[in-house]
Amino acid sequence: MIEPQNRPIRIAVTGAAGHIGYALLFRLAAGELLGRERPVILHLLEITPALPALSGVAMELADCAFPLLEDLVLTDQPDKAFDGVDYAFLVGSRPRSQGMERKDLLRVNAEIFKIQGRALNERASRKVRVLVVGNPANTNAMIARENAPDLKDSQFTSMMRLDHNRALSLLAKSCRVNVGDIQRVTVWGNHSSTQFPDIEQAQVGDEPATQKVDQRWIEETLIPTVQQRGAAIIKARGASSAASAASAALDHMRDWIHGTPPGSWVSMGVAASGQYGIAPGVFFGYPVECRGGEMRIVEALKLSDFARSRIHLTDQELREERSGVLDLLPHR
Ligand code: NAX
Repeated sequence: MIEPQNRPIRIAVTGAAGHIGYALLFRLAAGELLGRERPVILHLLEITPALPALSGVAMELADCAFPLLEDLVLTDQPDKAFDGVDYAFLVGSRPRSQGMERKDLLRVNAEIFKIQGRALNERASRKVRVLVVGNPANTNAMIARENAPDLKDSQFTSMMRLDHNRALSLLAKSCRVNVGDIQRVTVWGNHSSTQFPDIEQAQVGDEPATQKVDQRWIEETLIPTVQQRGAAIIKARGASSAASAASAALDHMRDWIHGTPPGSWVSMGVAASGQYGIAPGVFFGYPVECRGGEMRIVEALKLSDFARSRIHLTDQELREERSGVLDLLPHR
């Protein structure tokens, strides 16, 4: 059946009253994801105590009088939030509280993403595309995916795009070119300080990036700056990245829907099925090409020993994260 061109598209955003939500919703309602012709209905999920704040955000959305914003659904129920949605931005998660260990944080979030995976499985469009932003994003994405047996691996992703954009921006500045002149940057692995921002395959205009910058700059400036950028922003601003994270989330979904430029790729966290030796099922930052609404890991890139050792490190961390939540993964 051919779908009417003006059918409103349903987009879920969880953690919608949070900082990233606040920077994302207005851009979605303005048509920045699907174009200025497509009406949207935003489904906003929050925890119960945040519903009053969410109603304030809804008032502001109404006050913008966005012509494309057809309706809003505000709820604290995942089943309602994901009912019939075409796209889901899973942004909300529990932050680390005082005295909480990393493994405890993994588990409280794992519970959230288990419930949300099940609700997506039961209620979302059969073609739903899901982007997990809430940390630990890769492992949360794995949990949501594993709890949605009727959906496919290729419908779930986690966000590496902020790291990718940070690497692009640094390289462009160092080479004194526009970010648009750079292609084939990859951020491999986990969205954490073990991630590996890789420019070994990158092109700056027609030249390999490795001819424009030296290995020392890569190891001593690019990699640690990208890895530590989130912490640097918190230190400077007193709050974590919000507008840049929302912008990256839009970039991620937009490229997934509309496609990546020919000959280039973007970084996305996707379910491994053995590519580059990563444990199957783990959500790993990979180079990804998108065409016709489908995404595909770019395979068979030649990796240096240096790249392999960095990829191994971040793979180890993701395997450890997975072993901390194994009991929450249903057997498929
Ligand atoms: P905020 O604390 O401002 O907002 C999070 C919101 O999520 C809150 O309003 C909270 O009530 C809500 N929430 C908590 N549990 C929920 C649940 N079970 N269902 C629905 N909503 C729930 O955080 P914000 O700055 O917006 O960041 C959101 C998440 O993005 C955090 O986990 C953060 O670590 C993560 N980030 C991930 C990035 C990535 O590249 N993958 C980069 C940016 C960001 O740090």
